[in-house]
Amino acid sequence: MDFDTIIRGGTIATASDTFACDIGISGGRIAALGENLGAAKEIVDARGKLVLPGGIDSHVHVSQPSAPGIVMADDFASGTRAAAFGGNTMMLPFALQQKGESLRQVVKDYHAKADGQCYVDVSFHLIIADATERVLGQELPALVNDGYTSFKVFMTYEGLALSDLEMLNVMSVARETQALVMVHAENYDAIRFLTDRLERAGKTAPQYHAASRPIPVEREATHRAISLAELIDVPIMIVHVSNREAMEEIRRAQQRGLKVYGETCPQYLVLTEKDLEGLNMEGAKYVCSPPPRDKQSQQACWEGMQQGVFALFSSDHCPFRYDDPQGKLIPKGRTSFRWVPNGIPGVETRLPILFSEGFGKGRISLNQFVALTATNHAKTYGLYPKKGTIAVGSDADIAIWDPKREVTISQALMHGGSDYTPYEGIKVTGWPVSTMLRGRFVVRDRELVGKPGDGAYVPRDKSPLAAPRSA
Ligand code: DUC
Ligand code: ZN
Ligand code: ZN
Repeated sequence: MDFDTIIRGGTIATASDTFACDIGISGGRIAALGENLGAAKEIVDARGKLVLPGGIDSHVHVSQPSAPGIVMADDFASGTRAAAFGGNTMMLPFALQQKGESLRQVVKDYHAKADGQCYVDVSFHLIIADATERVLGQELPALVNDGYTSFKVFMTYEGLALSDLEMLNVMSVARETQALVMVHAENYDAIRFLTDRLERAGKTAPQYHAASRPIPVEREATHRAISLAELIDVPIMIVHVSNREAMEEIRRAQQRGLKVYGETCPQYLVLTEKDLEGLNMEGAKYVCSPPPRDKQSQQACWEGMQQGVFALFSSDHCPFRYDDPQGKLIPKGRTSFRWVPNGIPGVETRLPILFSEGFGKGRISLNQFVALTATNHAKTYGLYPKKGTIAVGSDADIAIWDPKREVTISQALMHGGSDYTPYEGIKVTGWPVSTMLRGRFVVRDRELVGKPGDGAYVPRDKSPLAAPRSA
């Protein structure tokens, strides 16, 4: 039997092993692993390269409605294009419900935005902002059955924050349906109090964004989310953890046997609150929540990954343009950091940053890199083993890396819709040079060869991690 493609001569790494072997691909799937695989319509020479599972970025925002007058910088086309250049074959954006909206309609709208636009595969998490009886009793259980098997709840943000009672109600539905709840853990009232106080003191520059949501704001909400989940025995994922105190809350819960999972992001490894102190509005480029902290917090996030407290490393890609009144340069009159849209681009730089700073500097192994950026995402969100690994029968979603390529990250190299990268000037060694989706190149030797529509929507199984402790 001839294969469609053989990737020959590379070094393969999965979440558990590193080995030299060839990959035979047929019909978009991995059909064989071994040597002397025989003939193929196309042979891809991967000598000197690493052949890794395509990255899965399970925390991405694109085409999401923002505050009035603010427009997100990426739609599904530009966001998935940037993802592909960054070595990803799949990303999971959020379908955001606004107050009063039907969840089913929200999902329909997101499909309409994504259809025919994507360069890599996508699947949606839901964001529950309006936890009405109808949403919780009818729409949500039906949507979980249809493959929307995870949803995010917010403990802060106007229009999104849920009360503890609402959190408990949503978590109960998750428990009944075996969906996974993702929690944005920051204390809404504490942020409002601190923001008002800073504004009254004239402290309105972007740098005060960090002061308005200090570590206790995140630690308290993390502790509360864990306590609420424990009350009703439901697994939760605490997303975008930024510091030691929140990380230790999660670790303690794990040590008590609770199914509490954690995620961290590049901004908490390589940025600090000092970045928000840029002249004029430059600091706005780094406004995201939770905010970047300090060097000690960076160290804690590394430890969280090294020690398995965090299973996931995601980008929380949430891009706005900088030089744009619809983005970070908010219109005059809105003079405080309060109005700066929260979020930074990162889907294209997530993998090179962790590869270089993590694997390259000996902080994590190559297998941990694969687990944190691909395999664990597939396992956590009901996609494994179709996605997230290199194994016979899995989709041929593959990133080919040049481990020696030295790159200084700069906006000129980026392929998304934003006009800046918060990682400008960071030097990395190792870069994904080709990205293959279901056996076909989307990016080949750093050139775009795919087209919108190559990426498909992927419904998901229920997460095995979402089973309650006592079912
Ligand atoms: N914070 C979020 O919770 N989501 C998107 C971006 C951000 O900064
Ligand atoms: Zn969030
Ligand atoms: Zn987010």
